[in-house]
Amino acid sequence: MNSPQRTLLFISTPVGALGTGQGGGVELTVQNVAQELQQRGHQIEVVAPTGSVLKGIRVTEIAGELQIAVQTQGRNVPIYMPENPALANMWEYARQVQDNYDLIVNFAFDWLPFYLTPFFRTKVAHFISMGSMTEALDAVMNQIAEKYPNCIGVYTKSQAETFPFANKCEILSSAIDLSLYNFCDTPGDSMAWLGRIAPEKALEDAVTAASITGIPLKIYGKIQDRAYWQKIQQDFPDAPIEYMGFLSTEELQQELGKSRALIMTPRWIEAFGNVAIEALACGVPVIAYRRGGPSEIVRDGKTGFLVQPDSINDLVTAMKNIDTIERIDCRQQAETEYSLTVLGDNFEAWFDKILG
Ligand code: HBI
Repeated sequence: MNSPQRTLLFISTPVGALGTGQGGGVELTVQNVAQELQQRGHQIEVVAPTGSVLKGIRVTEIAGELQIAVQTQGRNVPIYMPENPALANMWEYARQVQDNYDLIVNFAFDWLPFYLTPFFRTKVAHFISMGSMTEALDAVMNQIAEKYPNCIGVYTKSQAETFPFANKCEILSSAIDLSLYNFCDTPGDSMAWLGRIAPEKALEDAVTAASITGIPLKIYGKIQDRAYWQKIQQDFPDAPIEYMGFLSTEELQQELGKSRALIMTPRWIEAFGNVAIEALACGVPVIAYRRGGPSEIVRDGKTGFLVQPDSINDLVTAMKNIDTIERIDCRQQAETEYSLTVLGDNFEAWFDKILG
């Protein structure tokens, strides 16, 4: 099926510059969707905070203060805006150039782009990157979901179900550029934990399980909450853990590939879990709590293990049984389910629905 060629304006998350890791999984999603659709002949411009870098994609950088990450706030907090918000500046730019585009695609999990949707002449699609976070956001998203059919896209069904407008969400899944990840069949001794280091990711559970099993745990990712990371180091002075830093995809896949497993312990409903498919693509099985995105990705007993949420005991058992998983099955799953081809098809179909 051939989708008509579109001109698309992507507006990135305002919590960090693309390429820094501050924006979490959605950074990878913006890169991958832009890259695949551009390759298919669509015209793409990405608008993102100053300092953003994307491979092979035209980026317009916009200055201003970054937005506070909404998951660090309570459910009932009012909407917050800094004095000179990058978010508002990006949307002012979008307002000026809107007539050059068939569609604007919002990747911010923020109130303003939803509120502004009816004020634009060009249609706006919203890609939502997390589960429900605050009452004010649920309300504005719900209004837009009701008013503009098909305009809301999400990663997974579990994520959609956290919202009052669950049945109005397009499920788009996620993907990675598989050519950037090499299959590794000869792992070392250690397991891996990968993600933004912040409380909702519950790194302490993986560290506890590493302490109990004695299996070394290498930790990768952006330290977003320094106090939280310091507390983990204080609480587990003897744990067999090593912090490896925030690595480029090339370095990461090389290190990650040598892991016996990736341990995913999110406390929240992870919308997707791009790190799960990065691991699978390297042939690394995934051990995850049976909740949110990872529970829809991992094939229990085949490409990893899904365990009872928040159960350290079950994590430990799964870690001990990891050698029953065939690493080639993991790579296979990534290739069939999480290629950029599948992602491109899903996004094109979504845009076709909106634009007719
Ligand atoms: N918080 N306010 C706000 N806006 C976002 O776009 C946002 C966020 N927190 C996290 C986030 N986006 C991304 O890191 C997702 O990948 C989770």
